[in-house]
Amino acid sequence: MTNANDNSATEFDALVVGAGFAGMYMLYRLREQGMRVRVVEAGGSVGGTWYWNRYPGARVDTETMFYSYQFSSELQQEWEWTERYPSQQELHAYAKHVADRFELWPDIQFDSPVEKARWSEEDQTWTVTTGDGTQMTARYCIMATGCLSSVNTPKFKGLENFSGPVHHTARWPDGGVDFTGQRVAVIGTGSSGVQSIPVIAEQAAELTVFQRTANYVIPAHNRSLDPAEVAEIKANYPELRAKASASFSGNYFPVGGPSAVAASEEERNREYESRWQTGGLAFMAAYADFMTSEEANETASEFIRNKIRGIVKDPATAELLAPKQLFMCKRLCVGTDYYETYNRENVTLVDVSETVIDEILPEGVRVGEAVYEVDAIVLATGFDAMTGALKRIDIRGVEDASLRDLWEDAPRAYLGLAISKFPNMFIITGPGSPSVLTNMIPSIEQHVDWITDCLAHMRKQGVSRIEPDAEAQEQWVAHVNEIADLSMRATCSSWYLGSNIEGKPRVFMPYIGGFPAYVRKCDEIAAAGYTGFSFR
Ligand code: N01
Repeated sequence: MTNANDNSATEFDALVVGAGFAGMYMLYRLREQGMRVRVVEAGGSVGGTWYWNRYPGARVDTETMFYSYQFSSELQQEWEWTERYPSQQELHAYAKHVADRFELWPDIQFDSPVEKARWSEEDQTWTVTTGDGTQMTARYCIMATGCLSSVNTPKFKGLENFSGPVHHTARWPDGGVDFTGQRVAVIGTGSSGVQSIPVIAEQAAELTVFQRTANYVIPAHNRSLDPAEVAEIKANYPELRAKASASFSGNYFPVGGPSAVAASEEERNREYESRWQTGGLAFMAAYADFMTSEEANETASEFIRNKIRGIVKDPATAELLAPKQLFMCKRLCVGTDYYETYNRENVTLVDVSETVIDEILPEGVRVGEAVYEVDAIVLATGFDAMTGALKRIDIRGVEDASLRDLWEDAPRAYLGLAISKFPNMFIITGPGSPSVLTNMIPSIEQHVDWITDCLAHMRKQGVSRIEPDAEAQEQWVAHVNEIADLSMRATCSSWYLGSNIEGKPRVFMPYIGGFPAYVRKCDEIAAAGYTGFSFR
């Protein structure tokens, strides 16, 4: 095995952009093939999402015995998770352990944001340029840039004039922030807001939450993992992982029933209550028709609204917190004491759905006539999802084709894995793949394995240039859109559609046909000699 353990080296077989879970595993697999690889990472450590999102209360909301790598049975057996939903710190420690165990560190270059990537038809190579002007060249370039990594900071008028600190949840200072005795504003009530609000409320003197859209929040019921339960899972990992892979979201969520409408009210409420008590994202699998029947959807919505009305003591606040949009329209949130937090005396909820945040003044936040004076602002305002991280890089393919320009109206990628006019470039969990609708780590592993097999196939065939055909790509994009239109999810406002970003075209970006169907399609394409790709 060769490695790139030479900081002055600039020529590699493959460059990988990003050292999150995708980039780390890609490095491992490429090195296994004897490639010289350099991973280029903007952050100061491995872990991607779990390096950047250090806000108070940050933790995963997928059960971690399954939100973890499965490529190494030894790793899977030796690592000890402590909680059902571990904290960011524990997930980051896991990422560092993986980097230690597989000696990934020497091949990763940190603090190096990639700004440009250019294909040279003459040399048949990619040249990547980082923020300080360093250039590196390789035959293959793999974008492991993450689906939720490009931070969205809304252009609030006057934000730069605020007299106190402004922290985005996804760029939280290392070492944390002490809000003791302070008046804090949190803007945003998606997953990051839902997790951070209860923790900030415990520390701050006063917390004002600015909510534009109320979200559905299912209790996490986080707890320490019982050693007997862990042993049982570890003893049956292959079988349990296979079950998860065979399920729609790559998570093993037993489906309660085919139709919420067909079930009696009593049955339904029993099902919902049991899932509420168990906690977590499995609530979504209670019935199979939430996204095809408004009536079915409304039964789940109303169950959760009633829970909110039961928890939140002030009826006006409870009504504000009760979501109005379809259940599962936006990404479901999982929280700890989220609704309970609004019963605290030091917490105020401000509705900015109709009267929006007009401006940030040096002393606070102005909404219409009201000024909320605060000492610090937390932006829990999310990401330019799925395309943001790629479009931020100036990526140029054949004949200087610009990815930004080609994706101006909508992202287009074959299988969400590769892009016509961008030879020898792969994207991990790109738009048009199930990605964010699934358990991310199994999805990442499937993409990385597919790319690795494809590169091995190329070597065997004696070819070194691969590019998806424009026609195959268009057909895939049409299929992705067609099935998205069958789901009510495509009618909503959410980051899945880019509607959280001003001016971003509304396109449902992930593949909604489910993990098993997608994997089948990828495998069929590979088995048939990579149909839809041209090799040279
Ligand atoms: O971001 P979001 P996030 N004025 O986009 C509001 C994953 N994740 O960082 O809904 C006022 O969901 C915006 O309002 P609206 C997970 O997949 C996972 O919370 O657009 N408000 C919304 O309330 C998640 O879905 C974990 O009307 C403004 C909020 O900001 C994804 O990341 C933890 C505004 C943004 O919510 C993103 O979550 C965290 C404005 N101008 C994240 N602009 C776990 O594993 C935006 N908002 C637990």
